[in-house]
Amino acid sequence: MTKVLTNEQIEQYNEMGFISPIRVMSETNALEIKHQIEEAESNFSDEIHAQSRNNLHLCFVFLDALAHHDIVVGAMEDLMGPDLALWASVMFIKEPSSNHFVSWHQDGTYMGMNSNDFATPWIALTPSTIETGCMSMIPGSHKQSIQIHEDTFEDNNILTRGQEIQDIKESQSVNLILNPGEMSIHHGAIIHGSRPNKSNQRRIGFALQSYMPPSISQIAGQNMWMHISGKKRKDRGGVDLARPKFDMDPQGVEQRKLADENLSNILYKGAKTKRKY
Ligand SMILES: O=C(O)CCC(=O)C(=O)O
Repeated sequence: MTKVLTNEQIEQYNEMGFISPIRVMSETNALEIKHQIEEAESNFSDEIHAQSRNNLHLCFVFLDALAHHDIVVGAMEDLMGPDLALWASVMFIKEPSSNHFVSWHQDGTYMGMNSNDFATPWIALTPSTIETGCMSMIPGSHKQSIQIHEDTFEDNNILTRGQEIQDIKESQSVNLILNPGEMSIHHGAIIHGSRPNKSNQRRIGFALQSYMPPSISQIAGQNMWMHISGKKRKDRGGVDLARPKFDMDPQGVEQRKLADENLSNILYKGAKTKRKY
């Protein structure tokens, strides 16, 4: 028996490469988490800003709790089995009336894994709509191999390299509209992107990128994982990332520094330029 997802949702994931929406928590709880993020941004402005939003789950208890949330983990187990580790996280924030966007891409392109058969939950902490710049997906595109990405390094492109797949048939895309407290789940090879936020409020989504079953291994870069469920990974030379005991726990801050450096080395491997995020 599945824990969170219905058989239809699992079939949809296999066929389309995504599922949406799934309620994780109430709208009130999601807005409380948004408030905690904004408090953290103001209290620790050197550590959390537009160029430093990766792996915050290693330093903040309320974000670590989302990574271990029963509904999130239950849905991941339904898709990938009981033994899971988390690779990284990204807080995707688009400021009100800004031009920031995410070009059409496949997550697995630069993650340095042996396969792209892994999944990312994206939890909406504010409304994610056409106006605020929700994610759009090309259904079924996860069944293709990784396409050619052009590294544009475009200023307004939030992706590390501004990597982009050309000639996408946008008319085929599906908008994933989420209320605060709902999540979508997407496959490591699905083609997706998002347009600018034209509204007068921030659009915040927390991407737990990604949950990995034991069949996935890191073939470029160092192995760094947070254990989530089932049997613990035992990769040679692997680093087992600990959960923070309190917000900005010095051990967590140190681990985040190492994990961010490793992530940057992996994502920018072979790139002409390296941005600060
Ligand atoms: O937040 C966005 O608009 C894009 C996020 C994304 O590309 C991802 O989570 O893989």
